[in-house]
Amino acid sequence: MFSYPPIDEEILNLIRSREEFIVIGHVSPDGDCLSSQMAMNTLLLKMGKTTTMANAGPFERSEIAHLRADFLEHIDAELYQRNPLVIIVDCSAPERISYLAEEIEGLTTIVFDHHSSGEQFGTYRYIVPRSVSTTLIIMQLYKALDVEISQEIAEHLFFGFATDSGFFRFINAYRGETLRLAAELVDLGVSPNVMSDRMTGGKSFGYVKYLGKLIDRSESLLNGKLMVSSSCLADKDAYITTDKPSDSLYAMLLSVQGVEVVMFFKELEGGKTEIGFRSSHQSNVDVGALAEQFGGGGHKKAAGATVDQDIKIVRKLLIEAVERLLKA
Ligand SMILES: [Mn+2]
Repeated sequence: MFSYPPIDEEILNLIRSREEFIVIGHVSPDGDCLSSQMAMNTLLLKMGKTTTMANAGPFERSEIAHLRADFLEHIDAELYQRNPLVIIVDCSAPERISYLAEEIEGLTTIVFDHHSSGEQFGTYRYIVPRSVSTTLIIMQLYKALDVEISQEIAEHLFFGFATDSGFFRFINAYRGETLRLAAELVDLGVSPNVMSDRMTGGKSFGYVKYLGKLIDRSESLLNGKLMVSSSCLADKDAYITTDKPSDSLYAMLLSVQGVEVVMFFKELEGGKTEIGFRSSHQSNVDVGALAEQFGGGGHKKAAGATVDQDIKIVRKLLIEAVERLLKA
């Protein structure tokens, strides 16, 4: 049976002894990242610390757009000179925090994360690859520092867990501890019903049309083992593309018989391409390792990368890479 390893006393004492903090999460923040940042920030506030959150964004998705104001876009010189302790959550590599990595260079950092790929970075680390979400790691920190988990915090912790577990769907056998942690949060006043509505509801019609278009555009390749779809810049004139349909898209494409890998390519401004990767439960393909080869990162079954190359070139390179992996 799995249990979370204890957090180093050195890390706990460092947090206890410092006065000022910055809490940073990854670019294109998802539910786990933002919830981890907010839960971490509140933990520090409850300990009487001075703290700010920072994220390079973008915050374009409608359900998170209102949060932009709560997160700094840059670490200014004044803040840097006060030598804050930097907490980085839900990040597998320094590139995942974009330009903020340069802005915090030289400051002491602690990384709390659950990714299995990526380089070792940060002055101190508490990495638990088997944790379903980073929020459940932050929950361990609340317990270790003996800070009360209010209903509001419990909702943040549950929301990140629900995001990364596909609302319980990605949890495997013998992982009862994860359900017990979820049960603790429910006993603290979280309604899974309300959380589910918050996660899946409130979508615009334009979003649903966009999702339909991406499914319509999808292609079955490599004898049905790979499914690929893509979004071009012109899509934003015809659809609402700020709401990422990726989770629903991956679920639909992975449900096709025989599919092992799904890739979603999104053309960005300036000739860049964003790639989302998923692999099926039965597949041996490690998409986290694949994404890493392209400067990204993630997990064995879910990963992402952003590359400075044209969508057509990236698409071709990655289809070839998946073909090699499937033959291996
Ligand atoms: Mn995560």
